[in-house]
Amino acid sequence: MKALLIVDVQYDFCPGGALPVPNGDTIIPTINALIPHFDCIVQTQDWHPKNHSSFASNYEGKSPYDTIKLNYGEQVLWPDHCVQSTHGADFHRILNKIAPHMIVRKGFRADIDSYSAFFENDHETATGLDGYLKERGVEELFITGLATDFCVKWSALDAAKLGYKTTVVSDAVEGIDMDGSVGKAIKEMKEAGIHFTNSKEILNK
Ligand code: VGL
Ligand code: ZN
Repeated sequence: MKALLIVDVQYDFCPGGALPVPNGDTIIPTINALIPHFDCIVQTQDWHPKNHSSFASNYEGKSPYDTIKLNYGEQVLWPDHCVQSTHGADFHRILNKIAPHMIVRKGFRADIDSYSAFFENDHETATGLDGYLKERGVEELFITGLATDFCVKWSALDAAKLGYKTTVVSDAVEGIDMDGSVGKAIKEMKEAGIHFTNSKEILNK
């Protein structure tokens, strides 16, 4: 079975939000159109406590987009975003919120960030999504959402590593793009054997 993964389509990642992805909201109609073409639909939700270790505001003298070393490796510091139970953490109002079968929350532990839908940033602590997909008989994953260079990339790389046939839907993702990070992310994903398609390819089937 094929599953559609919708990554972090939340207000804080859309224009006007705390960590806006340029054009982040423009992909939502495309995602909505893809939904009826899948039998398994999973959404992720970035869901941070206020004291989260990825927030620059929790460090003296640090600014958003600085990087620091945490015990699991390099971490980019972000503006406060997707704080649990705030408007910024809500799914965008135009996203079809009725269709998804499963919502995976991530980044809810203060001391560790989680970009991937499968593992936290230590690349060891599982979110449980792999078990869910395997139990439902999913073998193939189509990835959409935000942001191409962070949560989409890490979700796609982990999906491929876990053995799913993994495809990114190019016109249903948008990136933050810090110093060419979108281009680098696409290259890394291609090198990992991840496929790329366009929504039209799926809709016309
Ligand atoms: C994301 C940075 C911080 C993402 C989440 O959804 O790509 N990026 N938290
Ligand atoms: Zn986050």
